[in-house]
Amino acid sequence: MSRFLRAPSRTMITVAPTGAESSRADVPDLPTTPEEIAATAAACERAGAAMVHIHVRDEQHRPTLDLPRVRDTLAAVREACGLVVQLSTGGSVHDPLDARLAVLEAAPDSCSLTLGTVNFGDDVFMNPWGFVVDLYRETRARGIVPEFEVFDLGQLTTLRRLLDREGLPAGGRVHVDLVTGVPGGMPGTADTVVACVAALPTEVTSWSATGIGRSHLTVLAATLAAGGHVRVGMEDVLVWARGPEGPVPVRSNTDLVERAARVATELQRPPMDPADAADLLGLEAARAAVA
Ligand code: KMH
Ligand code: ZN
Repeated sequence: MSRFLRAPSRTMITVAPTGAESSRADVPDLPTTPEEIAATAAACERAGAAMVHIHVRDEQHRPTLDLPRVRDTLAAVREACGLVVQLSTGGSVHDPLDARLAVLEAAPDSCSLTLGTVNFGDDVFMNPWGFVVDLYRETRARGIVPEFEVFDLGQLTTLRRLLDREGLPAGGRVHVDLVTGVPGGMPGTADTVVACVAALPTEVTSWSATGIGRSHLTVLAATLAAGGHVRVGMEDVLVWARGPEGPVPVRSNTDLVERAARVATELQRPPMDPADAADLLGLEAARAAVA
C-alpha cells in the first residue's frame, strides 16, 4: 500500500517564474530582473504559492550564474515576500558544472538537484553521478534542503543509490519533484505520475510534479488526485489554454498560481502557506544541523 494513500490536507504550490529557456524578446512578460522576479514572487505568494524556484538573468535578460547577481536576486525576493526560496542549480544547458555548484554560496533555503543526465530538446542537460554527489554533499555541508528533480523514472534509482551511500539530506526530509514532459524525459501523463509515485524510495517524505508545455494541466490534475504537491510557472508553461482560435498565451505567473490554487481548493486540498512549506521541507532542522 502506498505511503501516500492519504493525501496531505494542504497543497504546496511552487512557482517557477522565469526558467532559463525562454528569451525576453519572445516572452515580453517573463520576469527577469531582480525587481520583477521579486514582485512576481510577492504576487504569487498572495495567490497561494509557498515556494519560488529561481533562475537568475543578467542585465540583458540572459541566464546567468554570476554570484553577485544571484545574491542580488535572492535578496530582492527575500525582501519582497516570505516564500521559501529555492535556487536552481540546473541553470541552463550551457552552464558549466562548477558554476552550477557555486550558486549554493548564495545560501538559498532550498536548491534543485537533478538526479541524472537527460536529453533536453536538441540539447543535453548534464548531471553526471559525480556532480550529483558533489552537489548533494555541498547541500548537506551548508544546511540547504535539496529538491530532487526527476526527469525520468530511472533517476529514482539514482536517488536510492544516493541515499544509501550518502544518507539523508540536511534536515532529514526527502522532497522529490517530478519534471514531466521535457522532450527527452518522461512523458507528462497521469500514468507517469502514478508509476513514479510507486517507485519513490521509502525515505521520501513529500513529492510534487510539474508538466512542461502541453502536459501542464494533465499533470496538475493527476498530481493533485494522487496526493502530490504542484509546481507551476512560466518556466514550465507559456500556453494558458487551447482556444478556438489557437493557443492563448499565459499572461502572468500569478494567473498560473491562482488557477492551481483554485483547482487544489476544489479538490479539498487548499494551498499551504510558506511557514507550513518550511516545516514540510525541514528547513529549520537543516539550518540547525550546520549551526
Ligand atoms: N534549465 C534546465 C536545463 C533546474 O532548475 O534545476 C534545468 C532546470 C532544472 O531548469
Ligand atoms: Zn528550473
